[in-house]
Amino acid sequence: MGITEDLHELRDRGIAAVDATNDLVGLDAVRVEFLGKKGSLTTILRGLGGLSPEERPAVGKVSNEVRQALESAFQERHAELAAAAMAERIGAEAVDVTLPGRARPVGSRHLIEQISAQVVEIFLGLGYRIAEGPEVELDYYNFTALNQPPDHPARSLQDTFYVRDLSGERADIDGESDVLLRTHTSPVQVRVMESQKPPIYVLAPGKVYRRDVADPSHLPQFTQIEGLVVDEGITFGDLKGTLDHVCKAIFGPDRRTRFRPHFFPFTEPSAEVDVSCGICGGEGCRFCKGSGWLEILGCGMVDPNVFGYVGIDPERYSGFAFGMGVERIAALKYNIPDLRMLLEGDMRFLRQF
Ligand code: 2NL
Repeated sequence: MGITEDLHELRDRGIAAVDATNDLVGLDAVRVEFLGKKGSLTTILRGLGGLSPEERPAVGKVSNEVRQALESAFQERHAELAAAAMAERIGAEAVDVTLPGRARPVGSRHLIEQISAQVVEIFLGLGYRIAEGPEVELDYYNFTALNQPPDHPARSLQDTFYVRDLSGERADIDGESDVLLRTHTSPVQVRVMESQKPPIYVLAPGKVYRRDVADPSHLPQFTQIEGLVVDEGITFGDLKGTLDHVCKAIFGPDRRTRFRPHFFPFTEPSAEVDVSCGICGGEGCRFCKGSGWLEILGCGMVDPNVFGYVGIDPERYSGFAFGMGVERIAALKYNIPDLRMLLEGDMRFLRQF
């Protein structure tokens, strides 16, 4: 058999092999077999050296034709197989964009945060500014500057969480630390009075700590909002008008307030404020224990001794202050029987708000 016939036979075998492959890997193996450096075509062309110069052009022409025929067969089959592979991949990876998505559970602000935000908005509307301060406080700002001398009962270990200083850098008072967890947000306002001149209109919301065992009406950690006004000519009438407005804004315009005399070390005179019962409208019922009133905050005129600690002239300025427990307000507003429910994280309870 002559070389031309060998070449034609190779071409036909190659094309048949290409047509018989069904994947790209197999096709590449066939390409190497027929067209590679050690492939069949190369092997035949090596034998061209033995031809006479007259025969060479014709055989060269045929071998080029065979190479081109094989190459175009490979290209055609490669395009077909690549397209088929792509189609299969598109089919397998297809996403049905018309399927409804999976709904994620949406959270919401905790009731205490909602009420804090509401009270903050009310006071921003009255022109107050928000003040913040450390939760780990110095004894001086939490007690001393608020007219609570070192022997005051509220300072006892029974009522206050003292922070022990393990580094030994800070001197302890009588073996007790002078660093504590603030028992109210008043120290924030002491710091404001120390660093700013009147007129002062501030609100201090934040977490406070007391060494209480949790029960339906006490929590060892709760949220307090205190407020302080210091200006010329501030009277108890300003205090009453402000807090009456705030109570109506929190509980509704039909509620009334009353001020009962009380005692706080840092205010004189002092009062507790009651709001009329929302269940019976003041008639007396189980919710208000028959009195028609619910206690919601404490307040008073800033004691001149407090002004003395922070360098404000009590002859020129007067002021009022107040404090409320947000958990207690939440309990009154939503008839929550036990403050501990606010900390338990039970979604069946929290979802209601
Ligand atoms: C309550 C009572 C109160 C204050 C807080 C205060 C702050 C300064 C000066 C004077 Cl810097 N007073 N705060 C006054 C009266 C009552 O809170 O029942 N809190 C839960």
